[in-house]
Parts: sequence; structure tokens; C-alpha cells
Amino acid sequence: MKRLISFLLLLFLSACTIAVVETPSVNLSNSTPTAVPENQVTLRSLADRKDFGIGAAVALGPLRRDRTYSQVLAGEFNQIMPENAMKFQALQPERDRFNFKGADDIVDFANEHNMKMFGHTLVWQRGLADWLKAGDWTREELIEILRNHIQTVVSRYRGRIYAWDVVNEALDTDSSLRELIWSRGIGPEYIELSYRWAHEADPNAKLFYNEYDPGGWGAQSGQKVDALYRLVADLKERNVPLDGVGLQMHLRLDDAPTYEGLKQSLERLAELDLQIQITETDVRMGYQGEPSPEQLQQQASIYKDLIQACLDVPKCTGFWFWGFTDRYTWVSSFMGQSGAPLIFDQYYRPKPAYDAIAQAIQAATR
Ligand code: 9MR
Repeated sequence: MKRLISFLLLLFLSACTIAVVETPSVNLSNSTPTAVPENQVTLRSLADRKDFGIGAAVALGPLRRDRTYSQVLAGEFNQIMPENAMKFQALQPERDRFNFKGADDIVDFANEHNMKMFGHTLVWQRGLADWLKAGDWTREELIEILRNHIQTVVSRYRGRIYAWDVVNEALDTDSSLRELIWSRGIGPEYIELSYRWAHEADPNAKLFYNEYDPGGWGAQSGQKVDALYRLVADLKERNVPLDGVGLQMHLRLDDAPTYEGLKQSLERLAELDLQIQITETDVRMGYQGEPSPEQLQQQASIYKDLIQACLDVPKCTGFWFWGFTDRYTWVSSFMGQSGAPLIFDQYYRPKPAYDAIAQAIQAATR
């Protein structure tokens, strides 16, 4: 009897240990993890029929240790990009010593599941390695560091990455060129040089410029769209190898572009004969507890407007979520609140926003 009690106690304690190691910061008691059954209608199956890209940013930790995460990812999306694994800091933590482990895992996952792989991001002012930030570099040294980084990374994945975010967020909130390490040290021509180096390293990869706008992309925020238009039009005029523009959508419920406003912006950019993708979408709620049914509907209707505007402009070839489940989102770590910004809840249950997106893709006439 005593031995049975000790055995049961041991069993109980090891179960607790497993729970402590495996359980993320959410309560799993409601969890209903399910694989996506074959033949089930998913965003991916709907988008494939329309030759439309539906994508999600991937976080390496969950990809490696949460099976439900990888199953839902492979079932629902036909293109992925790494949330952080291809940033400068991750790829070149020490000067000229590259670490491709994390990035390779994501590229392999994309290949195994027949998904398109989008690289994010070669040139940004954040996500930089400490050695780079700490250095006092001459212009020539910075040019060499940037060229070497871009060409080493792009050639490694030549043929396996269909598109790259080459330069990310070069414009400031006031639409001027950001004062950051590359523009300060090299001058505004760092942008053009980056595209030329990337193109040399993989002439077939599609090269994108990706921009954020906290004010939204509605008609009312024309200034940032104007600046973006001028920036990319100028690059095109000078025959810089630029193929596409990404518009980031990190939004709040009370700060989202309208369907009309966004469509106008997309049409305008499309005049430049570039493809466009809506990138990094998440729509957060300012709350600490469970979202109300009204908030969930409001969120669904914003997602619907965004994807509808993209689906209605032929040059808009893809739509991205910045993650896909509320279980793992940068919003919780950055804003100190969950925000529930994505289309699956923390238990991988599709939210009203998921249904809205699915219906929009299904009904699209493209
Ligand atoms: O979601 C990303 C977060 O985990 C990183 O700490 C942060 C800094 O590297 O970058 C976040 O992703 C950003 C993306 O790469 C570029 N556009 C804005 C995104 C949210 O900040």
C-alpha cells in the first residue's frame, strides 16, 4: 500500500513537472488541439484555388515544440515568413560568423509542406547584432558589412526563398527618411545598394520594400502613402530591381483603414507596376480579459475589409498575418496585454475573424 502511494505520488509529481515545462503562460484546461484533417476546407485550400498568397509569420519556439502550432500552420497557409529568425542579430550574432540553424528550420518546414518561403528582413534598424550597434564604423566598413550580410544570406537560400523583404521601414512616422544606422553611416543610397546586392545574389527572387504606418492606410493618412509612393517610384525610375511593396497592418480596433481608403492606396501603388502584399496584419483589442462578442465581430469586420481591398486589386497578390494564434503574439510581450489580435484564439479555435477571411477568399472573383 505504502509503495502504491509513493508510486502515485511520483506519477503526480512528474505530471506536474511536465506541465511546468510544456505549458506556456496560458491556461490549457480548455485546450482542444486538433490537427487539420485532410480535405477540410482551410484558408490555404481556398486561397490555392484563387492563386492567392495567404501567409503567416512563424515563431521558431512554437514551431519546434508545439505540434498543434505546426499542424495548423501547414494546414491553413500557403506562404510563411520568419518573425525573427532571419533578422541580422539572429543570422550574424558575431561579425562574419553566421548562424543559420533557426532560419534553416523554417525554410525546411516550408519546403516539406510545399509552402512558399518569404525572407524577412535583410535591412532594418532594429534586430541588429550588438557588435554592429557598438562599433564606430567608417562609411566603407558599413557598406562592406551590409553587402556581405545581404549577399551571404541571399545566396545561401538562392532558389528556396521566392521573395525577400530587402529594406524594412525606411520611412519615419513623419514620412521623412529615418535617421538610422544605415542612412546615417552610408547615406540614403543604402536602399538602392541593398536591392542591387540582393539581386546579384539571387536574380530570380522577388524583392520587396516593406513599410509600416501606425496611423493606418486610410484616405485620411495620405501623407505616408505619398512618401511611400515617391520612394518606390524613384527606385523604379532608376531601374533598381524592386518587384513589390508590403504594407504592414499592426492595428487597433479603433484605428484601422477603411476598405475604400486602403483600396485607393493599393490602386495607386499598383500603377507603378509592382505587386503588393498586405503584410504583418494583427488587430489588437485594448483589454485584459476575454474579448466581448461585439469586439470579436468588430475585429472580424476589420479583417474582412483589409483582405477584401487586397482581393479587389489584381496586383495585390497576398495577405499575411503576424502570427496566427493569440497563444503566441508579439503584442503580449510588447504591450503587456494579450490584445487577442489574431484569427485563432489561444486554444487554436477559429475566431469570427477567421470565418470572415475565409468567406472573403471564397467569394473573391479572381
Ligand atoms: O514580432 C517581432 C518581435 O518579436 C521582435 O522582438 C521585434 C524586434 O525584432 O520585431 C517584431 O516584428 C516586427 C517586424 O519584424 C517588422 N515590423 C514590425 C513588427 C512588430 O514590431
